[in-house]
Amino acid sequence: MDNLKERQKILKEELLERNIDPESVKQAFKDLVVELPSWAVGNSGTRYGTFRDKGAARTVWDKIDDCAEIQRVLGTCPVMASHVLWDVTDDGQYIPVREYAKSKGMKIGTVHPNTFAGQEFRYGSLCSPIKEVREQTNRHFVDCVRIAREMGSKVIGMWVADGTNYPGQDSLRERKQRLFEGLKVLYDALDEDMHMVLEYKPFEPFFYTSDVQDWGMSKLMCDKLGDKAKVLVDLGHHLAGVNIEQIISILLDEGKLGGFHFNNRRYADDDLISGTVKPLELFLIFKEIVDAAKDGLNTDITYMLDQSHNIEPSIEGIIYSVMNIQRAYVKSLVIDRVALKESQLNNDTILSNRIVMDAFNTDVEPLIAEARLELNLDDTDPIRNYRNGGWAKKIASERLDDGINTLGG
Ligand code: AFD
Ligand code: MN
Ligand code: MN
Repeated sequence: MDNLKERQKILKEELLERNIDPESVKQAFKDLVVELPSWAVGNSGTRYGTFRDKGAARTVWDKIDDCAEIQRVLGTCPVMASHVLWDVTDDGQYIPVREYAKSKGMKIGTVHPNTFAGQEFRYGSLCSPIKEVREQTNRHFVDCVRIAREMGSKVIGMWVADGTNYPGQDSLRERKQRLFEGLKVLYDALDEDMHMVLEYKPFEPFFYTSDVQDWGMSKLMCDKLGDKAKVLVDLGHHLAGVNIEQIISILLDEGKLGGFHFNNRRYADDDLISGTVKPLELFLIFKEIVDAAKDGLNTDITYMLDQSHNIEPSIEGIIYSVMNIQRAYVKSLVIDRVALKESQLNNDTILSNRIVMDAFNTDVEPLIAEARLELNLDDTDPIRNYRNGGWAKKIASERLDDGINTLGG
């Protein structure tokens, strides 16, 4: 028996001993959709500049093509998240975007409004003290719902970039009131079958206050808005040392976890490749989600990447990110929860942690490989599949200008 078959056999036996059905794990793997961010396939950079890649996506059409190529090697991510700032069409009509995506086997997922790129946003957008800016932002929100509708999207991903830089600059309570008023315009504009996810961030681009600075503010606003508003958790949007999986457990228990922007960080909103710096955190986040699902809680969550590939090739960075997310998810599925429940009831601290860490340390690649073969992918390794497919060379020869310099995700 070849090595992979042997490893698959041993792993399946181990899972059965843990009261886990390998077939259900593979099905869960196949069902995990991570939306591919349109803004991460093009050139992106930092405020210190951008290292441009030959053939980088320049337009929404290029981005759909790149995401379709990513889907070719992954097989489980036929959805592109869109950002209205960068995915513009010449005529402002978006049904063609939906049709083009469909022709490539893709759908448009979450649509993200723009509250940060524009001279008018100096003092904020919906929290700005300038009434005309707030009214312009309100109109933008209503148009974003139109764009989402035309793209066939059901989710608006709202990051409010507003804040202040100095004590005394503005009334913090009035900003909170403006925030709710503006978000309510967006919420009331949503179609029946749409919902919104509200992203929080402690700092940047403003550094004294951010108007939606943490999960508590996001949840407060979502609670005031209603059932169609939930919290979006961007992994890079937490101060050092914050226990993100605990936040996830709270939002799940409250039925208010709407989605993720996955990435990884060393210091702040670094937007690095998911799972490369803190793979255990990713696993423990999924542990909370799988626990909640097994307890019958709502885990209808939108998973997205939000990364900025500055030195690595963007398309490979996205593929690699999804592979890391998939692995963390599968590992969270192979925790022996029967044994864990018993060790917890016995307050056996060491054994409880060992059971969880045994899952984290389980090599699940043989089962993932089997699932990828069942998806009829050409290769069990998506990066190798991508490199063998020659896409990078193709787009470098066809896209002769090196793309619009878009800000990172
Ligand atoms: C930046 C922001 C935020 C937002 C993303 C896309 O920090 O994460 O979701 O841009 O607009 O990363
Ligand atoms: Mn984000
Ligand atoms: Mn961010």
